[in-house]
Amino acid sequence: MSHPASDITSVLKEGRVFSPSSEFSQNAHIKSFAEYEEIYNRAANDPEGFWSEIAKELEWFSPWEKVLDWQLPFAKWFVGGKLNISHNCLDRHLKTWRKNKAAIIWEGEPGESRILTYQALHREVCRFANALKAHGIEKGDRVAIYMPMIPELAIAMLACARIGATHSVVFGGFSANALKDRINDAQAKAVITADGGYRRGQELPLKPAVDEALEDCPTIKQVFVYRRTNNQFITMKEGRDHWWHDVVANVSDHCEAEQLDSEHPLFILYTSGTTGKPKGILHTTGGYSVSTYITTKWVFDLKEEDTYWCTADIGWVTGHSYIVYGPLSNGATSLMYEGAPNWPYPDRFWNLIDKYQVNIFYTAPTAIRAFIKWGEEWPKRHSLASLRLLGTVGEPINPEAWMWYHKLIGKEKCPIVDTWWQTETGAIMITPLPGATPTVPGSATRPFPGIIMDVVTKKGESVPDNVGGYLVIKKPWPSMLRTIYGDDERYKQQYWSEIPGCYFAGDGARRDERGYFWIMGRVDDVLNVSGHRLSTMEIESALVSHPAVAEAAAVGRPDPLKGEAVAVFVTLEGGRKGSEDLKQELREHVAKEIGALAKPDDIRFTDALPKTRSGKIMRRLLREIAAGSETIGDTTTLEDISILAKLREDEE
Ligand code: 7RM
Repeated sequence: MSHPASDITSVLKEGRVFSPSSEFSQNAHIKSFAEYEEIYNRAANDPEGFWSEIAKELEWFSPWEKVLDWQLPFAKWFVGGKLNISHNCLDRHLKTWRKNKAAIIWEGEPGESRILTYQALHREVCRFANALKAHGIEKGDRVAIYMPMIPELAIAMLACARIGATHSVVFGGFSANALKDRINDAQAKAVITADGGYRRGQELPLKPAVDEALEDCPTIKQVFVYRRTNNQFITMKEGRDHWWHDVVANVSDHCEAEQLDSEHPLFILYTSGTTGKPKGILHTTGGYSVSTYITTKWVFDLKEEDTYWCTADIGWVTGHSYIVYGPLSNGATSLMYEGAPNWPYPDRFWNLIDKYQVNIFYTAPTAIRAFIKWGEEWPKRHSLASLRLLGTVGEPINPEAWMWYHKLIGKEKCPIVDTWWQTETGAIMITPLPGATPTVPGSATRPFPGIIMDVVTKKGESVPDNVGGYLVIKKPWPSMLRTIYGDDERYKQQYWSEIPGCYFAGDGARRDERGYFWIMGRVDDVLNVSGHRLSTMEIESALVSHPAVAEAAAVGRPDPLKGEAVAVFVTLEGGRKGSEDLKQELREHVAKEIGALAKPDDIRFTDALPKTRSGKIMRRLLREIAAGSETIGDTTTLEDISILAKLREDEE
């Protein structure tokens, strides 16, 4: 769980209710709670009718014959329909005045800006799509994308989608090793990358990591490299590596979008599960298009004239759904920023909001907590008057952070949408509709229309109000994951076996007397560190791959900034002694194996790990130890721990 017990208690007592202003409600897509409930009930009674009404707002090359084919746990949506999400994000708008509307407004960390209109974005996507085709990339191929936050990342995704190649975006903060695993799991044919990007005033090189990964990636035939940082030390491998600017130099800017089956694989996105091996979450075209389109429209109450900004990295699902596909399929103007929130100063975000007159702002609680720490003088230097709606995603938001966001950023007039969803769900599942739903700090409130959720026991029985249980989704939804890439069995096992007949999200939750959901955090071995998912097993396998380490256990401990911090307990090989140097070495080792985001915050060396009789590491106990002690010294003898462990064992 992401919050200490005291926080949960404060959340239980939370009684403040914030309703949207009547002006906001009157102008909103969904204008009242009664209207939300009416739509919700209609959708619950006839989900297929509801989703097909929405699907008709998009363009289809051929209509579907059947809305849903559900063979638990395998779903097909809009069966027989043909469409292309790149067509819906681009071509559809070119027939209207949106042709010259800004699709992407981009600012690089060093300060340069670029504005791509829908027509310009369409042209760049077509050109790059033609370049991909000219290099042998075909419909059905997998393409890995490892890029900084530049427009070419969105262009690369849309170009893949246009020709029916399945993209697998790997967050630029992941290591060469993590990239290699993802490329090999998806058997990708090509990589699209850049020489590097900018982060906190530094160049973050990417191509060298690609080179390192590709030493062990037999399926990769082509590498496309965008020149972003003008890095002079990049090496290009003859016959394999191509500069982006070269491959688009002589191609046509016309590229017909492939007419793809509704269930054509759109993308794979890897996420951490309960085991060491990341899962390739597979999303397909039709259902994902429909859910991301309508959630963007209703949750963000998107209007034609809005400038919308989601601060996520496109390497995460939030960036896929709410920087690229959702906003663009709505014909919105989506702001994209390359760098860090505190570069050159901790007011970069507020500066961008005023500079581009951002109306809708969507960020993570961990970012809000960092802003609180940096001090209120930074937002106070800016007007922020253009804002009319705020959102959060990624982890539970503590009421204190919610209130700060509401007061200092929203000036007490912007509704806040706390949106719960996952890589697996593809789109927002639990959320207020800003003109309709009264909000309570810390609650994601109610499910989106068409989404049937519950809090249940292990056996699948609903629990009473205000009793904790497992969060489940009871009916299929269009943007649900279709499988774990290449592993149907694991898909079944992971999501559909735990609780009979339901999709099990891995989160604990409770529902209050208003029917509002309160997410309590993960109940499995998944950590949520600054809104990033990490599995304890993944960190443990990284640690034990170091020659000095015999055994390792990773747990989360509550952290005021990151939500959870990574605490690890390590036993060493044959009599080795722990030292500060070794701690540093292990941190770097984990960064190399996974990425800097997984670096342990606390490392404790110990002689033994507390285990149950059956040999399971007693994580609950380690969590308590990790959370309890202020000093992060070595636990050279786990004497006191093992005494406790024995007590626990006896309880077993
Ligand atoms: C979008 C995203 C998913 C996990 C999920 C939760 C946690 C996400 C909220 C939240 C409380 C929220 N995808 N989570 N949103 N917890 N309130 N509004 O984050 O796949 O990376 O993570 O994140 O535990 O299961 S994700």
